[in-house]
Amino acid sequence: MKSLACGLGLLLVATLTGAAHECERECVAGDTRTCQYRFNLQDYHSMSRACFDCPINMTDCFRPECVSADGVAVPILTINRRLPGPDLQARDRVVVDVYNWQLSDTETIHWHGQHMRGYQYFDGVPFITQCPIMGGIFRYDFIAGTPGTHWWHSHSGLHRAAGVFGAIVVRQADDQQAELYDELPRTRDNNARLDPHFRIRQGENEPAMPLEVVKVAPNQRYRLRLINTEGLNCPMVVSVDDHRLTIIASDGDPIVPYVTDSLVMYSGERFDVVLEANQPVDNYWIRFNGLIICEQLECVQGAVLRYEGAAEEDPTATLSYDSSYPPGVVVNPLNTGGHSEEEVTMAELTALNPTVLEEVVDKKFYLGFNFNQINDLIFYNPELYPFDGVDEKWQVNTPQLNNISFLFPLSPPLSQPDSPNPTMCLYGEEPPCEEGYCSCTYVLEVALGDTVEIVLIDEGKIGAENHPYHLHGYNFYVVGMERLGSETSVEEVMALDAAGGIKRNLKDAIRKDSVTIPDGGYTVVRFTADNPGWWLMHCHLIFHSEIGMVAVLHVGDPQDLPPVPEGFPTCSSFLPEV
Ligand SMILES: *[C@@H]1O[C@H](CO)[C@@H](O)[C@H](O)[C@H]1NC(C)=O
Ligand SMILES: *[C@@H]1O[C@H](CO)[C@@H](O)[C@H](O)[C@H]1NC(C)=O
Ligand SMILES: [Cu+2]
Repeated sequence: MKSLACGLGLLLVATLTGAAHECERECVAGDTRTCQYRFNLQDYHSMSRACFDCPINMTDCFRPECVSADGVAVPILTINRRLPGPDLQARDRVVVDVYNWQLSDTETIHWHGQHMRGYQYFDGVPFITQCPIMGGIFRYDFIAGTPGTHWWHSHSGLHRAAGVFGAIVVRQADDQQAELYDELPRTRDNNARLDPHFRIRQGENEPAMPLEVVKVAPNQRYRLRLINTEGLNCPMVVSVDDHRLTIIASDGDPIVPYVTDSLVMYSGERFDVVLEANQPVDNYWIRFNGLIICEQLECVQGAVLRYEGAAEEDPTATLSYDSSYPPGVVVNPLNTGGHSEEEVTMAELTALNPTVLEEVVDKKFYLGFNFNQINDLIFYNPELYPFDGVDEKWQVNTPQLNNISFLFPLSPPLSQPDSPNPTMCLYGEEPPCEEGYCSCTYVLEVALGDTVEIVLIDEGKIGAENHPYHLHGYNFYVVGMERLGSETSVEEVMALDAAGGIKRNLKDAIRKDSVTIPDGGYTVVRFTADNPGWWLMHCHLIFHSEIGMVAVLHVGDPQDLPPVPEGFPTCSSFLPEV
């Protein structure tokens, strides 16, 4: 699965093809529709019988339902036998019927970047907003109200890494940045869908698979929508040979255009970039170099930028792994506070729409991200095989928030507010602990309308990793980011803050829903809690969030919410009196 997981890393939405859905259309003010989709979720296989003689016969690789991926045959999970799954393109009411055909597993689908204001029950988090979908069908029904580049993905187990994800593009008739680009590149040349094909670890004995090709006309400007869907821990350095990229939006929010030579993307983040086809007619590499775990694996992926009139062949430059940033400016670099012309962080970009935030907030939280070397009861039995009683190769560190491993409740507090929730614990109170392992449904409570600040701290005690943070239901202003050293602590950051040592940029900060925290440092985010509900906030690495690097933001009271939809499925324990 290793090398396929590499290949699943990044979804290059700009070049998706396939039979167009009726909702994919020119934006005209006032033209709204109901867009219905059927998602068949199923155990599947890459390089299956649907691929016939692929890649000996390259044409076969483009057959419908052939998921060729990087040429490695492995079990995967798909929606409609596609990888990535179908893209939703609209500003409309979206109705998605999820049919769970899996033989032995449950499912939920989360609409990453959609704030679900008024549609809280369809946010797609198991045991927080809904009961997981058993067999059968669940209908998601919401207005895709947050414009820009977003995506959907499974929020159950490791299903996202296995293939359950796709793009959501919400267009606007009144796009403020329409003048910055001429068109979106498309390669709609046959009825088959072109999956992203990437080369992995040049030099390994993998079959030569067809690569993704982005076709451009000379002197046109193209808006590329980039989505980092990975879940391992592989931030990606994106660059295009001989071209600069103009960043115009991130996580759907427009920013003052910023020209860069490369860009780092963390799990969950989206960037809209404009590429101007201003170089000689030729083929050029679009490069994706992985960091952290993908640095150890030397994962490099490439797609071809092909000018009209260029030969149908690979670029002549070599495509090989390189962990260093290309020369020039890098935006969103790994584990740094920036402060230089060459390294620019998310706290240093400027929002297109001016705002000035108040100095004082109503609620403030400090959230420490860390790996702890403890007897996590998921992995250890302190009496039989404790953390410090097993060989080093068996020692797994536990990713936690404020030393707590999140425990999913027994029933969803959003849709079943009256069901008992004995696992709940609140920020600021002593969590329940057993032999040094603290585990509960960790809740941050705020009132509807509160202004909120969260200081996200990556204590970085073990290794130089990185935890990309994601908040459901909102986007937040990124008002500060700093690296203090190879490690820090919540106490140190709180003391620094009390002494006035944390600077906040309250003017024209950009808004995001997914952001990096420098290892051994902090990121400060702010928002107004005007969207009632139970909103998951978590590390976006799948393994970390599944085993507990999660908290939930609870905004408002049940009466602030729309009524629970009629017939909404319920779930609970069955424990009658003995
Ligand atoms: C390659 O496959 C296509 C169908 O995908 C077929 O039409 C074509 O004849 C095949 N070519 C060869 C050389 O077998
Ligand atoms: C986590 O636990 C460590 C070790 O007991 C302690 O030093 C630290 O203060 C705790 N951190 C937080 C954020 O509670
Ligand atoms: Cu993490």
